[in-house]
Amino acid sequence: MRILLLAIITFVFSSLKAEDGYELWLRYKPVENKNLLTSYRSFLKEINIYGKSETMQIIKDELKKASLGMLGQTPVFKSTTQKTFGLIIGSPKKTENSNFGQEGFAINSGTIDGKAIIYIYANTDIGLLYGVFHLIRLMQTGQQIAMLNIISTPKIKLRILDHWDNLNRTVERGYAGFSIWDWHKLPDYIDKRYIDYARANASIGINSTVLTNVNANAVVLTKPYLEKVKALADLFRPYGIKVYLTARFSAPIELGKLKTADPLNDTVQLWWKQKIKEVYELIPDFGGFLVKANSEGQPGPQDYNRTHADGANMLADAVAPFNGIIMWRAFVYSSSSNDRFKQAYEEFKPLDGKFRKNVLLQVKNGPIDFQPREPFSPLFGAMPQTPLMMEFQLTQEYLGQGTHLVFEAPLFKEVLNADTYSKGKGSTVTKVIDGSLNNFSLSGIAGVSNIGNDINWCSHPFAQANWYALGRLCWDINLSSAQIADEWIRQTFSNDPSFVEPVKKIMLQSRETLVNYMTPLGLTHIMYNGHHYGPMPWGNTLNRPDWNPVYYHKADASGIGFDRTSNGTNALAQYAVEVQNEFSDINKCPDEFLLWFHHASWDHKMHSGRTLWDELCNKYNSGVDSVRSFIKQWDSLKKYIDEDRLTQVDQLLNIQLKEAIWWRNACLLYFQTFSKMPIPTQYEKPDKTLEYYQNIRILYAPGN
Ligand code: GCV
Repeated sequence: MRILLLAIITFVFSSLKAEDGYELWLRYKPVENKNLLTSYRSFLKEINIYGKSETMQIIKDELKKASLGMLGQTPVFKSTTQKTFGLIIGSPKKTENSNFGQEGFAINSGTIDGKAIIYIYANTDIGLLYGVFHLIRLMQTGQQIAMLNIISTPKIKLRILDHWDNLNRTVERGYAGFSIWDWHKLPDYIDKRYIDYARANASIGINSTVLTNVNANAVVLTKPYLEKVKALADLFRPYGIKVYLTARFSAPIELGKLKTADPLNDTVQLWWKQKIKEVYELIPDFGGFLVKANSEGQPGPQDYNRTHADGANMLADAVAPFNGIIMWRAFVYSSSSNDRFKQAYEEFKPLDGKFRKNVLLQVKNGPIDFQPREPFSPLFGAMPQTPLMMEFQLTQEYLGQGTHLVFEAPLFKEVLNADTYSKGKGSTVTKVIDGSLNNFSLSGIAGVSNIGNDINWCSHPFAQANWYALGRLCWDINLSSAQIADEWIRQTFSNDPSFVEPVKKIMLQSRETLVNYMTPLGLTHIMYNGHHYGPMPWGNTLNRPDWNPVYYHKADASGIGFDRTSNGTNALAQYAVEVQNEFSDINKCPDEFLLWFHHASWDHKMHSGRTLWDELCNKYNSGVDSVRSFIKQWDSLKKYIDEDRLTQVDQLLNIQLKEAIWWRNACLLYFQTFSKMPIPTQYEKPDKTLEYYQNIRILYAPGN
């Protein structure tokens, strides 16, 4: 009996071929449901494609691949006027349909004379490509395609990946190997990955990529490098993807040998105009520039007593004749402010309405820096005359880096759903970002990329889901985290509900779990200095206060947390009154934001009835318990997963557990030196001393 069982298990395993994750969510595995398979086959047996272009060829290749993989059939491709049934892409008479815009599409299906017929329409070939990927996704996720009546257009115009990739191929805050851009071999050597990158992005609607780090290197603007950029732009164009670069503000000095980079200086302006003309001669549809200026040591207009608007407008004027745009970052902080939280608002709010029309202000989701949980940045409610775009961080700098399973869609949604009240109730961050609240047609969401040259692109198999989530949310900002997770799991692993449901649960809990074992109740930025890997709440050795964890938690004998009410730094005043009311009363402030806004006593009564100290112990422990339960769940799903990914995730979850325990023990032992309260008996006691944790040194964490 046992032997038989073993044989069955071996058979099940061997039928699940090892997967290295390179194919991402585009695996095109055979459809198992017989009824669906029959239906899909009938719709895709014949494919009529109207029109010829590189994009149409991509559509053809993709459909061939999908059809062969999922349906086991090679479609018969017909062109134009032959009798039409099956899948029809494009239209013999192209008439602009204003409902679709430049990227949207429609899909209609049904039967004519008993024959299956399905149409994909769009105003552009790129729209058709998006429509085709949509249809493929429906099949990959096991949905009916027999009676479709879909019109789909993207909610966000610029759907962007920001690569923090350096020209030497290191990736700032990258945890998946080196940069995928092999600058040394470009433009003559085209890595297959570039195409697969474009294809993956097109499949989820991403239409823009900033190739270089915001901590910019002017060298990318030299002729040889622009030739390399051109090679990538040419490859990406048929996939609907535009390239952008980061502009180093001091480039006129470094490359042009000018004495200044003052944005109001005529020679500087001329230098940029000529440089930008050179770029557009090579890349006529070049997107424009992303700029980090006067932030963390980067040069900028303030070096010449000019404003951010002066700097952004100078570049905006230079790219305007070519329809380019400037994405100017609002991530600024300096040692002079009494609260880093307040600084972006203080610098940018007075500039509202002063930027050119082709400038987008790129704002990080929270006021500090991509923490596991932040309140929304007050800027979202404060600049009605400036189009603001969102910057999320896909790469998990502060979210467990390469080793923790954290699905970020719930974080994205939490911020997007937040109400700024800037124009009354319902003025959500979503409406600010999609342009609908303040009437802007230009809109954008950027995700700091988590892609590297690791075989599976993002290192942790589940990190791919964050790339996927960014694209899908940009296309349809109203998609729920659960919908996104569901789609991703089905395409990346299996359609079997016994697998999909538990894995979805893990994914949806994962961000809150990380918050619990890292920075519960509104704690923030208590990671190690520099590489930000591991806990260091005691950190107090750097010469700028706001680089030290103690600045952020302010733990002392009386309590813990940063008082941002009117008794403290009054950062709360940067929000609308309704938001202030939500947070300003220590007894009403939601637990998850308490220590963001209040210095609360250790015995402060929480909503659960527990004291703050007990609640802290509870959260840290529940974070650890959740990771334990993830491991159990994952291991119980063995039979649905190929062995490679099974083991990979299993090992990573075990690292995550170790690190969750490290976080819990280090933080509780340290905070206990102030609270002087015991860890309640029901919780595990740290098995090491505080000193032990304080002596841990990780010298070579990646991405630093
Ligand atoms: C690219 C944080 C990161 C830096 C990053 C910076 C930014 O401070 O630690 O690595 O620099 O944000 O967003 O500019």
